[in-house]
Amino acid sequence: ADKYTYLHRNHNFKELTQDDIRFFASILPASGLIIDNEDDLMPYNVDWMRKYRGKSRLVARPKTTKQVSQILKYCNENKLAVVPQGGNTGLVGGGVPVFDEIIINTNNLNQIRSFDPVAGTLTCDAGCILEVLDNYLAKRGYMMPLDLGAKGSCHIGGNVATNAGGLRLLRYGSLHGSVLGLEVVLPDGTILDNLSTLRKDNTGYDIKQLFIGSEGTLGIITGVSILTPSKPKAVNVAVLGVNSFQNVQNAFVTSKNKLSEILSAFEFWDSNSLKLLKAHNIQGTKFPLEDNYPFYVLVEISGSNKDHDDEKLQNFLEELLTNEIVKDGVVAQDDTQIATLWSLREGIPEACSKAGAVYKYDISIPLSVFYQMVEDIRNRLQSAGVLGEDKLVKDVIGYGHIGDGNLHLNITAKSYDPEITNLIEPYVYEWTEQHNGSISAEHGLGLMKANYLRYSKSPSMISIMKQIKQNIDPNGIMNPYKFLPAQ
Ligand code: FAD
Ligand code: 2HG
Ligand code: ZN
Repeated sequence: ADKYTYLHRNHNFKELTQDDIRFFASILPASGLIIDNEDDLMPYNVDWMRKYRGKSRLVARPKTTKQVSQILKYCNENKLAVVPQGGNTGLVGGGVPVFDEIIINTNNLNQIRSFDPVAGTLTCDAGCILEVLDNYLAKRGYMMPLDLGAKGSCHIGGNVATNAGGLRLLRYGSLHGSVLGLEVVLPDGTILDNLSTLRKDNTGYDIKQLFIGSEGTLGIITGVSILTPSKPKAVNVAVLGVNSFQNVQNAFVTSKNKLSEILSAFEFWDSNSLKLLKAHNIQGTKFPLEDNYPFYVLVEISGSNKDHDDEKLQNFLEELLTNEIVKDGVVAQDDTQIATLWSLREGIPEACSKAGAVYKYDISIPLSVFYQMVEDIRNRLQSAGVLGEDKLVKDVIGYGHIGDGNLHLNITAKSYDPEITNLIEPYVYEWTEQHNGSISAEHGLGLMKANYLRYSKSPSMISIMKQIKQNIDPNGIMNPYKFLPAQ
């Protein structure tokens, strides 16, 4: 909202006309189109955080790849700008229009195409909801290689387009490894059929990698092939109270030593996160640890033999207690308790969203300086006199994926306000650059970070990115104003 007022609509893009509407109506049934009805358009024009809001007049919801191809070809020829949209859970303003771009939403591209129960390869439409896919696989002894708090709404195509990381990346790796093939429609309508299910294929450039993390700027992903791991038979979760961030790191090293191949998640949150969870009653039940600790970690193990895993977990916890790395902890006794412990961690973004406004930063930095960033920002806002219950900024909280070196710094505020933004940006980005980090670990650049890319990429890298964009999308219709810095 606040910092983007400098943007102007690019007048090379055409405004929607009655002729255009007639074209869309000739391709899609009435149920696949939303036109000019403010109330119906609203959920597609506004993002999950209610921070970004466009004013598109038209949402197209194609059901087939062919329809996507016809639509994009038409938009390209007529210079109508478009925004690809999946579940609209993105956190950087990438999935909603900035002005009047046409929204191409993948809700109706929702068919599972095939599953090979021997290889564990799944091929599906891009609009399949992550949780729906995971439930489908669970019945067949498999699981999706990624999991995130937004699983009930996000689409696999959106996950691939943002290269989403999530809660188990440390175990199953990134989508750059698990995606085996993609079907993508290019702006000129070409259908790139690369839906391979092969594990190994060294015939030429690996083109699909370009689209993983391209955030809708090169084409629309319509199909995904993905390698799925088998579903572990034994899963266990512990939440531990820790007195210092040094000990969070010590616990992580111990988990790698003692749990090694069965470690499937190592997450963390600070006491301010917990305070927020309690305030908004996201959890619904009492927090399982009695004392207050500055830090909490959630350790998950997944394996195939419960006795073996329980013994390993016991050894791990004993080592932590003996070495005074951890003060107290709880271990889930059943699946319900596992879900309860996970909901503490997964509920944090929702708790933050209750504040009114939330500034989100998604940083990769070395663990040695990981929490120092949160403290520095807190001190900075404190010194500026804007932090406190009845001030502009309510809270500064840190949580995230320790196992991946990925910090989520969230700053809750009364409202989105340029005064706050200017205190945080570009300070956060400079801080990240000075510590050789990345300004986007997993959420992407979107609208929020397009003009800050230079803090993480060199001029020559940005130049190559622009050449690729120019080559594939010469009219620049795909998700304009985002991802790459303005000329
Ligand atoms: P959208 O928000 O609709 O779109 C995101 C971007 O992808 C946009 O730029 C859009 O243009 C583009 N896009 C979408 N679909 C396509 C397509 N088919 N073809 C081309 N481009 C497309 N992210 C993480 O990495 N890890 C997490 O742990 C995590 N947890 C989250 C928890 C919550 C509660 C929320 C709200 C978000 C979380 N996210 C997380 C953010 C994450 O990026 C998204 O949840 C998800 O990957 C986006 O999927 P989506 O379908 O909602 O995409
Ligand atoms: C998570 O790990 C998500 O919970 C969301 O990536 C993080 O909202 C955030 O900042
Ligand atoms: Zn995350």
